[in-house]
Amino acid sequence: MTKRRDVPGIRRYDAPAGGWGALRATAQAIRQQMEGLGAPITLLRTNQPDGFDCPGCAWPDKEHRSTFQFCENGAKAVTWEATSKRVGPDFFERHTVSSLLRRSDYELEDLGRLTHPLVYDRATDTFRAVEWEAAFARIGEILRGLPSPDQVEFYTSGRASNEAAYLFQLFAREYGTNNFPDCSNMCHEPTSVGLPQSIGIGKGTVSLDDFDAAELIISIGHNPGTNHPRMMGTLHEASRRGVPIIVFNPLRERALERFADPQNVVEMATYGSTRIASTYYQVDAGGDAAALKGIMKALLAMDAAHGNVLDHAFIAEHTQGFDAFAADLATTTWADIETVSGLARGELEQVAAAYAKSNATIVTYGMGITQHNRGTANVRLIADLLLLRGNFGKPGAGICPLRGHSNVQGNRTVGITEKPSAAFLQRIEDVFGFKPPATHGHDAVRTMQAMIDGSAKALICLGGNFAVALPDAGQSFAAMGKLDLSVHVGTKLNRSHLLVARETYVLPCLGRTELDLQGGMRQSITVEDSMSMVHASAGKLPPASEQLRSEPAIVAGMASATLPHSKVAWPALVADYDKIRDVIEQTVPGFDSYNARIRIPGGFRLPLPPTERVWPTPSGKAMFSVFGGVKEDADVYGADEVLRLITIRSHDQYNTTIYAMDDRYRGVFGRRDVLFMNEADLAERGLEHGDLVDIETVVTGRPLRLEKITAIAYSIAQGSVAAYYPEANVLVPLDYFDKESGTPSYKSVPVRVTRSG
Ligand SMILES: Nc1nc2c(c(=O)[nH]1)N[C@H]1C(S)=C(S)[C@@H](COP(=O)(O)OP(=O)(O)OC[C@H]3O[C@@H](n4cnc5c(=O)[nH]c(N)nc54)[C@H](O)[C@@H]3O)O[C@H]1N2
Ligand SMILES: Nc1nc2c(c(=O)[nH]1)N[C@H]1C(S)=C(S)[C@@H](COP(=O)(O)OP(=O)(O)OC[C@H]3O[C@@H](n4cnc5c(=O)[nH]c(N)nc54)[C@H](O)[C@@H]3O)O[C@H]1N2
Ligand SMILES: [Mo]
Repeated sequence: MTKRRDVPGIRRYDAPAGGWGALRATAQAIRQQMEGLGAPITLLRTNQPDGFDCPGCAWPDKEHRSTFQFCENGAKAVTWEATSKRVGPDFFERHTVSSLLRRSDYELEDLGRLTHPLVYDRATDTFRAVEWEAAFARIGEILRGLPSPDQVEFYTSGRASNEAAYLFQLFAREYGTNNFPDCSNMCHEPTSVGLPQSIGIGKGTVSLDDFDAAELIISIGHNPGTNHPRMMGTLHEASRRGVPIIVFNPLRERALERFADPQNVVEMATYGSTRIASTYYQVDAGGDAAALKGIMKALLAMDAAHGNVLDHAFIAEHTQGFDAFAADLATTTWADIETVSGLARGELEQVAAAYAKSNATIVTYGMGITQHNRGTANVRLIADLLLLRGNFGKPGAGICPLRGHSNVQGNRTVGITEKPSAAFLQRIEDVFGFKPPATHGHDAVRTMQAMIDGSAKALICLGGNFAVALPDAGQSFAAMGKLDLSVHVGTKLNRSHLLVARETYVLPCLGRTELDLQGGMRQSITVEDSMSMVHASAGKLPPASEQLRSEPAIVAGMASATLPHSKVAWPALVADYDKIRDVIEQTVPGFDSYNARIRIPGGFRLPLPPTERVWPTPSGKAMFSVFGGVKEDADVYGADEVLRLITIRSHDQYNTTIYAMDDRYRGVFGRRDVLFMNEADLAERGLEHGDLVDIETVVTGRPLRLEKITAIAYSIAQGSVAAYYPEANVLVPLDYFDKESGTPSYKSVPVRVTRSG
């Protein structure tokens, strides 16, 4: 290889993931945000009995045991929330909203915690402090004045507790709408839609214990070293037990190659590390369906040749649809599989052989599977693969979607959905005595479309950064300004707050780490992790400001002011969160003895019928699927110059929250304006490592461009390129999404890359 030129901020990173680098980064996060103020104590209380649940990811903890589970990115999430920085009314008086809009996402949140409820004042173009009751009264007045409740959108970001989310859906439903856009619509909706079709529930089926018994782990399209770092402990253990871990990912992600566990004394002392992936396949972006179909085609061929490869007894007793599924595989050619996956037949046959040898296999997956045009169909294919060898309902086997926000799964469970079941609505009516609307509402993309066409008039956000998280900033940002009302319940200032509507309120809330007192009593909230464990979480830190209110209290405040004749006893529910859990128990299945069971350390597991080989599908059987073809979109493949853009998270970010400007494991420091490219793709365009390029989306009526991005050579599948989210969202068309789930295809935008003029 020729010597590459030096590009500022781009360095090789040769060390393993984790290790001393992770400890150093943690210390730095604490120093920068907390000025030493009791920080270690805060961190030690994360995920402990009687402590708070880490606001980072949704990976479960070993029964909330008392050992301190170290996680660099959990530490960043906690210190970012527990920061000593504050942004109060005096600051907002001195800075117009227009001037704040010129700051970066990083700079906005780094201003610190919001301290007072704020209202936008158009005359001065500033936010000013407002009394809570005045804010609630005005919000209620506007909502009551709208001609139809369906003109209001109720957005949830998955950090909200079960209690806050339940009250939020109750408020919206009594008000009269099922418009529940939520972050899950941009994330694991293909899991929520696809898995119920395959196995009857929209959640993962494995527990942590299953990882101890697995004989093979297949990891597809997720980056745990950054996004679920506590999972690295689990993978590290599995690898040391000799369990093969087969990875499918277009990018070489360091943590999936080598990891040093900061909790492992010997590894730390010797600067050692453990290999994670036994084999690493750099599949093309959007090539997973082809790869999965190739593996299954090979399995069927092996079974036809030698028998004993498929679990025929399981297939006969527990499944339907095998014949149609097998017929589709038969018509899928190896030539198509190889072209679209970018992998060779021999490689996929090796995976099939490893899979056929394993008596217990877990498949883990993330956004690399879901954020595609056919994300839901991708999820069903993973279920198919597992069904072929009866990998459900036995120890060490099952499906493991890596969830996003720490309580996104819980939000769904307690009713945040635009498509509620009739049974749930009936129970709401029985318990509360009002008739909730039955018409299905808007998901996230549909909400933005309604905002663009002017039919949506108000947006109420329980957390999150709606406009920045969605595709096509060019349209989404402008649509925020067309609303009559936007309300944001949040902890830190972000761009969606600043894209003001005719009237805008920013309502500051307590975070997970903070003490929540109601009627003098310390309250706990509850959350559900990726493995359906529900447990309590209670903060201890003094609130960032005396003015802060809890999310349940803020939701109840808005509801009381909006619905003067409400059937719900809002103040009583907020005075004691046990009362909220009582009504959840009465309306949501699986929460029997809710209050008693969350008082047991570790909490309880919600029912997961497929773990007992019970399939709550319409047929009562697990269902094989037919993918049909191998491509995710017919029209744009083939054109040679078209590349597939993946949008990814850096190591120093939490969704739209940018903690810092580095992406250590990928060797990017102090910048985010880069495009990861394969050397061959650079060469084909006459480009060199470090050249400035323009990126243009090729599937849209509207021109979508991102200019003057530095192209860098990286180990990424040829034909795939990657850039950071949210900067690259300007390139994602709003109508380019999985038609079954509505999830935007953030991981497969067809683009053209050219040298900047
Ligand atoms: N620290 C931190 N933790 C987080 C988050 C965060 O931003 N920061 N976000 C939280 C949320 S909401 C979520 S949803 C999860 C996200 O967790 P992940 O699912 O890990 O999300 P991404 O970073 O988007 O990474 C997706 C991975 O998929 C790969 N990939 C992209 N396209 C394809 C493809 O077509 N096929 C395959 N096989 N792989 C592909 C990328 O290279 C990348 O390694 O993490 C949660 N945890
Ligand atoms: N291009 C591209 N776009 C994507 C993705 C991608 O991979 N690529 N991923 C998608 C995914 S998976 C997701 S989940 C979405 C994320 O979308 P969102 O969930 O909407 O975004 P976040 O960045 O997590 O929200 C950050 C804000 O949440 C607020 N916040 C933080 N903690 C709390 C709290 O405790 N309570 C309240 N009320 N507010 C709080 C703060 O004000 C902070 O500014 O983005 C999606 N967008
Ligand atoms: Mo997510």
